[in-house]
Amino acid sequence: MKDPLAPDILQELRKAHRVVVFTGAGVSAESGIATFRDALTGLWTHFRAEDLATLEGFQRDPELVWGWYEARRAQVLRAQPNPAHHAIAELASRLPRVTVVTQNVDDLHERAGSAGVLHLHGSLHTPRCARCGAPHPLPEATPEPGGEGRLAPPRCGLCGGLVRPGVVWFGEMLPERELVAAQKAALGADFLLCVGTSGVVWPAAGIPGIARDAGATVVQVNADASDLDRLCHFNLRGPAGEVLPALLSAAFPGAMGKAR
Ligand code: BV8
Ligand code: ZN
Repeated sequence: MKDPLAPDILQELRKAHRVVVFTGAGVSAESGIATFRDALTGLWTHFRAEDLATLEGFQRDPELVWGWYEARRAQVLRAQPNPAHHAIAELASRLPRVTVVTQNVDDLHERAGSAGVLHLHGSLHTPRCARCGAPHPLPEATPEPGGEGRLAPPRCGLCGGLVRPGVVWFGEMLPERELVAAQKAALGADFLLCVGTSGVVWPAAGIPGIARDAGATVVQVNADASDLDRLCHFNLRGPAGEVLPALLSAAFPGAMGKAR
């Protein structure tokens, strides 16, 4: 595993003009948000992602699925951005063009100050009517779930349809605008930082490869091995909340409020 302070990575980062930061659940792990795989814990241990993160799963048991997402939203509301989110937000103030592309459905990048975040898999904070698509405002506090985490989804004020989470489920198309913008940013990037993703879910997982094929330097930050190891030029192994601030303060003296 490469030392995050290796001169060649720092050199590459310093002179980068068009950077893409591609993130997965690992970037929010140190904020206490379970990674997607671990999210199937507690009341939902005996369910698979396919039972809970699909339209069929929602149609089969809307209260179970709505309860799971509201429990996850409550967890995000209680959480704070961690140093990894802050380092990514600071990077944008140090380089001409930084595009954050996330698979996460939390709003921690935004709360750390990142702007224009491209959410490839939607958001916990933008529920909509499953029938007419109308956005549905959510109460700040999430109601306490009933037995087994079940919670009846609200009804749409316009058509009375069930309200669903504003996320992209397995088998659903990704939002066109965000996907095209992310692919374009990757095509034009000279540096892609891939943080905390297993790289197993497509087509999002294709983003780092697009950047690599277009000639970008690709650096991965991950606590573990991932499907993306083979296509990265540098693999920085460790928790993003430690590795990213170290990388930033090494590349940009004074960054993260730390003199070097
Ligand atoms: C599509 C939102 C096609 C919901 C998510 C059969 C039928 C249908 C489709 C398919 C199929 N087979 C394959 C597919 C395609 C499918 C897919 O890729 N499946 C996989 C499982 C093989 N993709 C889709 O279905 C996509 N749509 O293909 O549509 C289509 C075509 C035509 C017409 C109609 C449709 C839609 C996929 C989107 C699914 N929604 N999220 C929700 O959140 O509930 S995916 C979800 O899992 C996440 O968003 C993320 O994208 C993905 C993986 O999660 P990660 O973020 O990577 O997290 P994970 O837990 O996996 O890993 C965490 C990583 O962090 C690890 O590497 C770990 O080491 C690291 N880490 C942990 N702690 C730290 C850390 N790193 C650093 N620091 C730390 N502290
Ligand atoms: Zn409606």
